[in-house]
Amino acid sequence: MFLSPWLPFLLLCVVTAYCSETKACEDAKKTCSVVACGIPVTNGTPGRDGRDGPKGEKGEQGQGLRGLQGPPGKFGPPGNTGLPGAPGAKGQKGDRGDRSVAENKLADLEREIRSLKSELYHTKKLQTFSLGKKSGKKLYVTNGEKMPFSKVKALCARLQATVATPKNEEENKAIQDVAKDTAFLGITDEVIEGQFMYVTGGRLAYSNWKKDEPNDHGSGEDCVTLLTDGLWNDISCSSSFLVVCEFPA
Ligand code: MAN
Ligand code: CA
Ligand code: CA
Repeated sequence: MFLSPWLPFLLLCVVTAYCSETKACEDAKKTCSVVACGIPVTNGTPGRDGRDGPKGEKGEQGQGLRGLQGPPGKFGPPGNTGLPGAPGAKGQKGDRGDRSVAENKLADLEREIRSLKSELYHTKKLQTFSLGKKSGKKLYVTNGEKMPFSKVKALCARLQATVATPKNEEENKAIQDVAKDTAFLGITDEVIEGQFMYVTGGRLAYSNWKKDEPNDHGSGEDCVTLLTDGLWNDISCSSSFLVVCEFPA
């Protein structure tokens, strides 16, 4: 094992020395310590092969060509289900289907009615607020005009209202607050003299006559006025007084 790396070199020295003359042998002696100089001898049989040397270091990667790329591998197993995506954009409005012309017209009208109802609701709210109307109370309204009783009745009727008619003290006061002058009330004794009735029907349930009234003065007085102090007086129906109409509670 120890001699193995030197074996080829020693053999070279022996062979060189053997075939040379003295000068060559002397030169060989300088490099080879084991050289037999002198008369050549016959060759012996070659020695046995030396033992294997130690394993060399790993060589560098070869420069040969790479093989061709193999075919793709098999598909892997399916992955887990992903999270839900963001909602998509709103689609366009669909068509109206197969509704008939009449049905479309009806739908338009219903839409219009809903819109008008809503507008009316808000208008009423605004009106009652501006007039100071209290919930559950009648509403008394005047336009400030004076006219004979027949005209007063007609005007209030056109407004789907009646002539102001107090049925109690609270209502009498409410009408008094609205009327800044003497106003007609919806009460007469036109049917039976001396028997005052509501124009809408029924006998009086409440009255607030001034002292010595009703007196059917002069040629007769069958209508009733509310004086500015809140008291009542019977008066001629053809005379002109303030209009106050009454709207239901
Ligand atoms: C006086 C009284 C009343 C009557 C009027 C008519 O004020 O006699 O009763 O109604 O006059 O103007
Ligand atoms: Ca009378
Ligand atoms: Ca009178």
